[in-house]
Amino acid sequence: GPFRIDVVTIFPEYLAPLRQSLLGKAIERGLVSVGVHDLRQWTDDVHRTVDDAPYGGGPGMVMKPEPWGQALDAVRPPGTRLVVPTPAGRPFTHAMAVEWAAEPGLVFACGRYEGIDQRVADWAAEAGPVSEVSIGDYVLAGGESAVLVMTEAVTRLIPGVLGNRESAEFDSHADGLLEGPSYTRPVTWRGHEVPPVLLSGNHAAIERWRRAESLRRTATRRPDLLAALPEDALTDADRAV
Ligand code: 6GU
Repeated sequence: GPFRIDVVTIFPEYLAPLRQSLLGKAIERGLVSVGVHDLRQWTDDVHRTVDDAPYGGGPGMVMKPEPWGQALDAVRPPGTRLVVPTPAGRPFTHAMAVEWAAEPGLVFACGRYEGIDQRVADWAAEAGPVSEVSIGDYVLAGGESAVLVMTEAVTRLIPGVLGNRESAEFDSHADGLLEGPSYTRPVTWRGHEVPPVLLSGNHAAIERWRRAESLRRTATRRPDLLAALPEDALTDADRAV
């Protein structure tokens, strides 16, 4: 069946872009299915309360565990990965996107305020994998935009979602390096030229040049990625760049 994505949030309309563009096409074609759920449907009080003051004191509000328990009972099939976006999470990476895309689906729990009572993630881990993840070193108001980011990174790796023309195998990060620059017509634009090797017709020379540009760009912009490559990832020719 389709790759199943469920999102629980207090701002369901924020997830409308999930049905647009590449993911919208994948839904239409039956490759992906999406459910967006308002957490407040699992509250019991007239005020539909989802948050409360933190034990121990301090600023902000914490999301109460009871609505989350009922929400996950309703939408999370046992064994399905629960993803909790949080600035206090492990960094989300392309390698995680690859791993998650091979699973049957994902459930996202979007926190607001100062996050969700920690017992929700602790309890949820008894029924399947739980990933508390961050999309970068900055603070967002809530997890909803991070869910848009992660669902796009994951679903474009699902077989059939991308066409052959936009294949994922040569993307930045797929081999641990950044992609080098790309060019199209015209050959001269406002005094700037396309690198002549790309016009040479020499496919071996073009591949060597692209590899060198990829290495140079990664060394300049992301030296941490170069340092993290496995020992055998670089050839002698690579090291000469
Ligand atoms: Cl996943 N959530 C929030 N609220 N802030 C973030 C984040 C996630 N990743 C970076 N900052």
